[in-house]
Amino acid sequence: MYLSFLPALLAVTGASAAAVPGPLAPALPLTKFEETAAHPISLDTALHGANLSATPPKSNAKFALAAAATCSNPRIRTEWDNYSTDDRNAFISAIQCLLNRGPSGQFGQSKNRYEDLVALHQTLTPNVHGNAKFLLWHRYFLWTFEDILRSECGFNRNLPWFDESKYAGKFAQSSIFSGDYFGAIALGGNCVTNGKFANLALNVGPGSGNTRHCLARNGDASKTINTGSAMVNACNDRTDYNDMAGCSEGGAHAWGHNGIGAVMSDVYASPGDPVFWLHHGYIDRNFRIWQNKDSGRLNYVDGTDKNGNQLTLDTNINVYGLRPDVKIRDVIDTMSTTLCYRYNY
Ligand SMILES: [Cu+2]
Repeated sequence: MYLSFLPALLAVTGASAAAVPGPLAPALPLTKFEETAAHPISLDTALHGANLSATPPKSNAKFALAAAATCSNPRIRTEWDNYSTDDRNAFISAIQCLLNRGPSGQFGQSKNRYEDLVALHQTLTPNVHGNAKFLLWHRYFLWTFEDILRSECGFNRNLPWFDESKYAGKFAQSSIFSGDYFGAIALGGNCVTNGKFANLALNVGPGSGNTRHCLARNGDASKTINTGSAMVNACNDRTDYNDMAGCSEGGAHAWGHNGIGAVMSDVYASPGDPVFWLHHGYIDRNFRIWQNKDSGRLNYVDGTDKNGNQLTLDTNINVYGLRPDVKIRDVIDTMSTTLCYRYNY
């Protein structure tokens, strides 16, 4: 499928020569990815380690109502098992389209349009992980990815997400990790050789460096077990944004990355594995579930950025010009003018 798709695409889009598959890229040692892995927290820490007596959210109902009124026809992000075969194939084809388009040139390490997104994430990693911007920035990053799929590759479906609570400790049983779609997970750090991204070569990462390598995975059920409802609920029981966000990052987020392993375990360049978007859809959806518990959570933030500056609704969120800079107030509510989407559950 992949090979037969490629010539047609080249003919249509005039994609650059970089798209033509070269020699197979090698698998790198797992230690190369794990040097820059996120540090996960235990379920016990998620349950008991928080500052649970945090400041209650302040609300600004006027803003919330104004925002809601401007998103009357939201896109519905659809869980993978509810996503049709036709939608699945269209989503994967759109990612392949980005992989086969030339890079913008904005990032020297990027060899195709898809890798512009990986390089953006790599460049901003220290700014958008390990601090309160994490959930908000990644929300806009996912939207940026979606909007690029739509505008540059004609994608016109809903975005999928992966309900890891159904597959915690058994990701391999999801059809995501099958030869029909994203390829196998239990690979011990070897290259993905089945599915629609078989033998994919990556040029961005690992870490903040760049070495050509294959898309590899190292599935570990003892880690993905921690992406389930117990962990998500423990984090979502925290009432303060900053406490919840830190718990989410070290909780289901970190365990999912590390449990898929290899490329996904590298915080910097993990978007090189296309399952990144499905995993982060779950993290963003869990954030929205938390917000749904109190409308005040749609217009209040706390915590600080990497330099210790307090976040406010006016704090900037930037994706290096791939899409316009926005403010936190523009992305804190998924049902607002800028984003306008919700999850199917
Ligand atoms: Cu990230």
